[in-house]
Amino acid sequence: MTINNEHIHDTNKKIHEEHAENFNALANRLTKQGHDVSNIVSKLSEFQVAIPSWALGAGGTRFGRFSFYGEPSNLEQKIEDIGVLHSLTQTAGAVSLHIPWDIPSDYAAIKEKAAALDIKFDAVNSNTFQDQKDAAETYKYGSLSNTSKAVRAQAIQHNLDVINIGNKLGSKALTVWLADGSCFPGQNNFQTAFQNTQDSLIDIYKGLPDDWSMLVEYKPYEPNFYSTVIQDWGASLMLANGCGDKAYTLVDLGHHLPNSNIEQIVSILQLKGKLGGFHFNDSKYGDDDLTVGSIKPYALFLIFNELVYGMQNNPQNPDLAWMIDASHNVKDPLEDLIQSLEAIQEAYAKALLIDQNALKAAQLDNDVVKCQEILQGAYRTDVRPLLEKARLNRGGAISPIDAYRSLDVRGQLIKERGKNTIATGL
Ligand code: PSV
Ligand code: MN
Repeated sequence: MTINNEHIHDTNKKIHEEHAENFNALANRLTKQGHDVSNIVSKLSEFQVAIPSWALGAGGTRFGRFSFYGEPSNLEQKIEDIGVLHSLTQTAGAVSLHIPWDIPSDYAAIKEKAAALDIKFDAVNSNTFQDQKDAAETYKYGSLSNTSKAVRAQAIQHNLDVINIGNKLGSKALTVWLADGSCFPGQNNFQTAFQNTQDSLIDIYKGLPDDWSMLVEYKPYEPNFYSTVIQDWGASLMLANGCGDKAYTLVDLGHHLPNSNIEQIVSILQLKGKLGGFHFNDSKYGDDDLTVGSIKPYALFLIFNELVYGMQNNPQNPDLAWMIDASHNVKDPLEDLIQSLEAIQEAYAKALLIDQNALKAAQLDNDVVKCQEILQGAYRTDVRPLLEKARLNRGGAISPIDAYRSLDVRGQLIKERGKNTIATGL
């Protein structure tokens, strides 16, 4: 299913007047406070987040999976779904593929389809956390860290194959996330596992094209529950530094132990020019992969404050590969992604409202109360009219969720694809 401008225009007509009133009132207020509203709106319009190819179907847990019907059953259909998201939100202009779940059968056709929908190919993800059909070696006891040279060689070759696939599509980054680790004390030698991982990553890095980057993701537990080889940003940074200038740390919001100060982590990584990628989701307990902003929106705002600061003050840090990495089994996956995209834009817009000069002055005065007032003043602003305007300027929907529902997108997808399709992924 594709959504055309006319569809969007029709749904916008009904709420355009209300939007214009809200936007004008907010824009006047912000202008009086000294903000450059059109600059904020254009920053929001430019901000694009990659959709992971595995989040377009219902997610599951180890206790079960409940299909949402009309799921995409091949890569073409996944790209079409992202096209729907992008038409409505105008902020989902990229896809992140997971290999081997999404190996294209016809590269030219996939590229053409994506280009027609204004979708770029962002970082490609390797998968050495599952055994592949007919693979000679098993990853049961690790991949890049494995004590067996043959297993490591297979995992290295897989990553090189993924680079090759991404290269044919126009991707510029490889994301490596390892499930490697141990479930019980004594199972692994920490030093051997770490050194093997470093050596394997260096072999992969040697195969990286000059204009590519390697993003090293960390995670403290799951599916290994005693130790993971790349458990935190420190381990990731050491491995990235051990590879070279094109290797960076990737932060996934769900990959931290409870109450970790994630904003401080992203801040320091940017100072060191080493934050390469970012995965959005939200969580109450662990790597819950819930809708962005559904549990801790203030924490997300504080993280965005640091990201904005870094984007404005750290030219040594590259542009980031932004991606949503969420999945669950109770919502329509497309509605869930629309909500995530909205939450990301909202946190970004609020962070753009922080008066950085005033904050700096208050910090120099050690005026702790003022610092908090500045942050919370920005956070408490209802910025949704700015988001609406940013979408409208690019031809998107004022209210993507309402448009999605009034166009009965899911109903159309079920008509086209049936009820029994299953999207590849976890
Ligand atoms: C692992 O939990 C992760 O965050 C990595 O990014 C994976 O590649 C992705 O989720 C999908 O399973
Ligand atoms: Mn992730």
